[in-house]
Amino acid sequence: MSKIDYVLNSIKERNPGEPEFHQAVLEVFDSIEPVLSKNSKYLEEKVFERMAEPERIITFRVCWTDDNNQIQVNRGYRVQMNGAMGPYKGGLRFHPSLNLSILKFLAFEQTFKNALTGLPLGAGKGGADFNPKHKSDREIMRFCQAWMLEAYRHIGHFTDIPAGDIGVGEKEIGYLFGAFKKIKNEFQGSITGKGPLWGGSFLRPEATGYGLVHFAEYMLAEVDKDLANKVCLVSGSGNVSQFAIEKLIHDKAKVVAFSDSTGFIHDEEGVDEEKLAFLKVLKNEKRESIAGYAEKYKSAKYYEGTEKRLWSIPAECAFPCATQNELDESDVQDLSKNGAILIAEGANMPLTDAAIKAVQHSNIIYAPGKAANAGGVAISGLEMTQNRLGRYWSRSRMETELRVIMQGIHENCQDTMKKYSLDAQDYLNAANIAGFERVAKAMVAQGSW
Ligand code: NDP
Ligand code: 2IT
Repeated sequence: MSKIDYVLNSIKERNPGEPEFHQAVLEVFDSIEPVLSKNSKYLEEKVFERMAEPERIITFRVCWTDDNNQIQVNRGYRVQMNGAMGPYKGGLRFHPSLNLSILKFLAFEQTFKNALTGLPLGAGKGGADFNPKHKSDREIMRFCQAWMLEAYRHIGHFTDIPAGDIGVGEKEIGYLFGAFKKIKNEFQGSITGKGPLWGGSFLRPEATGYGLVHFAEYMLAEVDKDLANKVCLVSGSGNVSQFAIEKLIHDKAKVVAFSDSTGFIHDEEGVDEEKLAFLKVLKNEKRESIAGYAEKYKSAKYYEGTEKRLWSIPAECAFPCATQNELDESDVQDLSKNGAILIAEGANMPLTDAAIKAVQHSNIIYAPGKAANAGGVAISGLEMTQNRLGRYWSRSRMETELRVIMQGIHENCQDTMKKYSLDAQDYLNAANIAGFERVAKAMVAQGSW
């Protein structure tokens, strides 16, 4: 057995029953073989084994009282994955399906994503198996306060800075930040994604979706194309999807589909600004299913469940922005058959391993989430900078910062393709290698902690 296979097997053995974590680790390890074979030091120093072992995992009981005066018990988490590049940084997910395998894969991906931003950010991820759906505001507030009553010991602006992810938006961030401030009696940038009146950054809500579309623009420009008039599919209808759709409309693309956990909408006439405003109210304020969109707009049809697939709609560009493993091999084959030219990941790891292999056998250009969706954490990083300075930067400055960072990640990927003689437009291997090289150098420089 080769040294690399041995390492992979031992990582699997040490982390039984964690398929998402194995999937994320394997994907990166597959890419970095050429780096390891050139730098035996990385193998000697066991850099990859160290990267695949979280520096610290905190799990804790979260008890809160619901509106019926019943005690509820949930499990809270924070995975502090890698602190080589800066304080731990990454989002919180509130979803009933959350477990350690999912959190470790997310924290592992975050390590390379944060390194790619070029900002001094380590990596972490956390959350709870709490389901925010159909909860009153008061219940969400009590839950957030209970979560922070334990987590505050482990976070802080130079230690670990959480933000949002699935099920955690500005409302939850507000309750979490308010609890932290109350317990510590300190107003500090311990969380990002705050409101713009109380320490938040302009453009943070938009940053992941807008950054994703910027990245797609740069990918298409490499092959002498652009987004104008391209038919696009966007999965999900939450934070990342809404602002990806907004930027796609701005770029004159035609978004004909989006989804949520109940099903998907096919709107042949395309989503325009007015329809998007309706969708935002439906999802963010009413917190209802997207079915209401098809009741309001006759050009749209709602497909409930998962039998018919959003990805079977003919389109040129696909932006998965919902959750992990949402596209399988047959989805990619359908996209390819229908002439798709681009897949860019707004979600973290939305393609299964087999789906990625299908992409590699197609003519589709494909960008992994750790490059394409890094705009959100990048603007979070700049929210931290503004908090430390005690200043707000303007919206137009943030727009420039986001563009420059996404362009920088794109250039870094292109340079890495050349440096390692990868195939043209091989963003998958390039992003993994470029992220790995930065973190590995920092870890070796700091000794074997
Ligand atoms: P939101 O909670 O705002 O939206 C999530 C969307 O995905 C909703 O439409 C939700 O449907 C749908 N969804 C969630 N879980 C499932 C599931 N198991 N099956 C089907 N649909 C599902 O989250 P975000 O938009 O913030 O996050 C979306 C993705 O982007 C995640 O993978 C996240 O990790 C990633 N990401 C987020 C960043 C951010 O800044 N927020 C940054 C980088 C990546 P419903 O409304 O019915 O629940
Ligand atoms: O996956 C991600 O990059 C996020 N959920 C955002 C993390 C952050 O700290 O802004």
